[in-house]
Amino acid sequence: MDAIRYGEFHCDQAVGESIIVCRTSENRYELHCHGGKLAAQSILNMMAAEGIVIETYENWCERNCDDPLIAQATMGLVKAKTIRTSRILLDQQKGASVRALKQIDAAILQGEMQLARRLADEIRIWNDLGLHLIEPFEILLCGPPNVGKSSLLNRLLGYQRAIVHEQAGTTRDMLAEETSIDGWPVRIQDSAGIRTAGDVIEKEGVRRAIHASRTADLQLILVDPAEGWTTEHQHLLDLNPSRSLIVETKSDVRLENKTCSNPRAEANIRPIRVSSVSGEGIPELLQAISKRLVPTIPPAGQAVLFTTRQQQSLEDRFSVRITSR
Ligand SMILES: Nc1nc2c(ncn2[C@@H]2O[C@H](COP(=O)(O)OP(=O)(O)OP(=O)(O)O)[C@@H](O)[C@H]2O)c(=O)[nH]1
Ligand SMILES: [Mg+2]
Repeated sequence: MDAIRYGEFHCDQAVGESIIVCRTSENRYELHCHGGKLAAQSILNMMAAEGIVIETYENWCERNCDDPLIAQATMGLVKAKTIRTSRILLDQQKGASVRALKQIDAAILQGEMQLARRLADEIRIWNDLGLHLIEPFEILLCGPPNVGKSSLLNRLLGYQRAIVHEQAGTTRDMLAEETSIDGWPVRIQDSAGIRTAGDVIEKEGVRRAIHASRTADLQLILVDPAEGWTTEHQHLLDLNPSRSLIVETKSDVRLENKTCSNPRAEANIRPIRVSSVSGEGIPELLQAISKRLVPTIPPAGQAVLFTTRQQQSLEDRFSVRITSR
């Protein structure tokens, strides 16, 4: 037990797969092989050919975990993409939310509804974050043509993903890429510049950008100081006012008479100034994004419900029960 052995997994094949075998308990072994899908699949195929039953990870979790919530957290951990989200899911795997729900059930059973509601409130405040432990937050880069949306996407990703050009109307479709900001998984979407001109393809691009503006977890409305705040900016802000950040681009360009006046600036939406060329303001922007997506980080051991079903099951505990005699 606890011994780790290196060897080759052979069946009828001349060339075997390199493996590391570890016996972790009386009748439990772990096999580790090369990371590629083909290496693992080839070993599984060989085992299946020998009559060994192959079980999916999901089935294994459901059979071996005491509670469906623990099974879901175990499966979630496999899909989690950052250390920060893994830590929260690990708390759930260790039983944080199961214990919290049991406390609520006990309070309801004893008729202590006020206590039950307070305990539920303490969990509910993490619902939005919970739904983004596995699925990324959606961030939209939007604004009129040529304000620097694609340049900012490339800067945030750290590589040249989108085409950047001085010609207005370069991006005509949505373009999305996943990354993480401050340890939170995000999907950043570049969009077509909002304007009324353009051909039928560009118009469709604009329609998609406006739809994305309504549904984004956070939209970055980009303003080129040389052009200033326009009716298109105002339209985007009005579509999703509570989930908007205003970003002034091209801060490396010196202007004689800066025209960037945002009528909402006094109304507590302070623009963040960035340059995709020099990188100025990018750390501040990343910090602002993180703060807007996750204003408070859950303390260690906090119960966080991370699927809509789990969150609904919490609400069901408080819904009126109609019983028939
Ligand atoms: N100096 C400077 N130029 C920038 C900056 N960001 C973008 N540009 C330039 O502005 C022009 C437009 O940039 P894009 O990133 O293509 O702008 P966009 O908003 O994606 O434009 P559309 O796709 O046409 O809507 C290009 O010539 C870029 O090089 C910046 O921070 N500083
Ligand atoms: Mg573009």
